[in-house]
Amino acid sequence: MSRLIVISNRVQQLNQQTGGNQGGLAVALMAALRERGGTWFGWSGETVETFTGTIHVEHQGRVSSAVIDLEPQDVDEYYNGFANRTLWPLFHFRLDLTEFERDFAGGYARVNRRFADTVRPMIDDDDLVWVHDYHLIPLGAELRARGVGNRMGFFLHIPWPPSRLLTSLPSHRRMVETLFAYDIVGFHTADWLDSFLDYVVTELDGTLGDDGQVTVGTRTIRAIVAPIGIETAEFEAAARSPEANFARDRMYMSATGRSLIVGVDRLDYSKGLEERFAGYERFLSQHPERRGLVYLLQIAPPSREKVDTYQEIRGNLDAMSGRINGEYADIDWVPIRYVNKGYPRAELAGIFRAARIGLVTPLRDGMNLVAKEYVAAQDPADPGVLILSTFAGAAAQLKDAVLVNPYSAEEMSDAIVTALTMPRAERIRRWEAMIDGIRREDVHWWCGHFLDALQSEPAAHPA
Ligand code: ADQ
Repeated sequence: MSRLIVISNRVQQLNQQTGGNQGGLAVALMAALRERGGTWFGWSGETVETFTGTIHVEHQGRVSSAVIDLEPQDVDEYYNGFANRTLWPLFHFRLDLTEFERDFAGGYARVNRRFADTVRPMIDDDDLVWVHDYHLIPLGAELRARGVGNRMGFFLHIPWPPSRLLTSLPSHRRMVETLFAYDIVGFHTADWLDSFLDYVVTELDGTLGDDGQVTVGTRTIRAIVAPIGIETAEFEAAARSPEANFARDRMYMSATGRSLIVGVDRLDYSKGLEERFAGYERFLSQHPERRGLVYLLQIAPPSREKVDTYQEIRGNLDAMSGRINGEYADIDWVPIRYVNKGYPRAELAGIFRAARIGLVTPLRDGMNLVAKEYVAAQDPADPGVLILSTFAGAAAQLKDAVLVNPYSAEEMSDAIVTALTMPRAERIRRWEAMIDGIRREDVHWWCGHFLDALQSEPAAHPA
């Protein structure tokens, strides 16, 4: 079995407990690294005045983590710039928020070269190389240019936008062409894959073969669908743990018989939080008879605070929750509890289990793991109801959720009523249909599926 080199923007530290934002993904990649031996390479999150390329390495058995520091200008242009101000909004269909700056593109290219220069000596002939996400699209091409002939795969964790949107990026052709340096390129859903194939055919004159083969010029790669899962067994067990029971009981006590609706998301415009609050407000205004019987707990830890749009959305949500609470609260009830911090995974599982409704309504999401975690945390004998945006990648798998258009406050209001009044038998039927798939295609399955595809590629091609 080949050794594995995982490359992503940030790296899971070996001596750290997993959890927080990376959760299941970090656990699964770590498990794959332990099984095969190998290295996880990325940015340390630290800056240094002048880039040195010094690699900070930690070892644990056959696995190592290797990180580099970047210059402040790299972080501004590559991370806060091209990754989070250009690609992230564009790939989430938000052309209105997309910033096009040559400096960003230049910084992005420079950091990808720096990654390639530093990781190159760590790659042995037979290693599998697995690059993750939009921060590192051109890395494969940079590695090929440095003589790496290994099997290389790329996985995109966010949506692939429609061609008409992508073509607004000044350097779109050059960027997409670099994906052809990989052997396998993976997406969460058939939708994102189809958009990619459409781009390749219409913009790059590409041709499609059997079994996901895509050819542009002399290069043929395989494009596959590999929907990421969660650590289902571990999360189900966590939801029954003493910590989860404690969190669940705390929620029940503070709810005093009211039904809890829960939302858990990074504070990000793609997650549709303002629209969610508006939908909930519509529900409160249209259903006076239900006021005082439910409340919404929205947990949203801040992210990417250096980017203005993230500060704006935070201000908007503070204002909306204040206004809605001001309008509808009573002396013994507030309709929205809005908290901006992270919670340990077991506690989160307990909160999910206490909630009658999981409200997951992104405007666009590559997959969305919270939807799967909410389902996995439920009590099989009395499960809650998942309300899920049709625009989340997860909706392709979780067809038994109550699916909504997150832009429609009316639909969201109706969905809340549907969920609150859903008979137990129907809740169980829908939950059983969903948990089945979530158990079968968990994060370890995803990892294996991608790596099997990569490993079974004919042979390493010449550099
Ligand atoms: P994210 O956009 O970060 O991931 P998501 O898939 O929902 O979105 O994962 C978030 C993770 O963070 C979940 O595991 C969640 O439990 C955890 N989390 C969120 N808020 C938390 C809090 N307050 N406390 C503790 N944990 C919290 C990107 C893409 C997604 C894709 C994933 C994986 O944007 O579409 O599903 O990568 O590929």
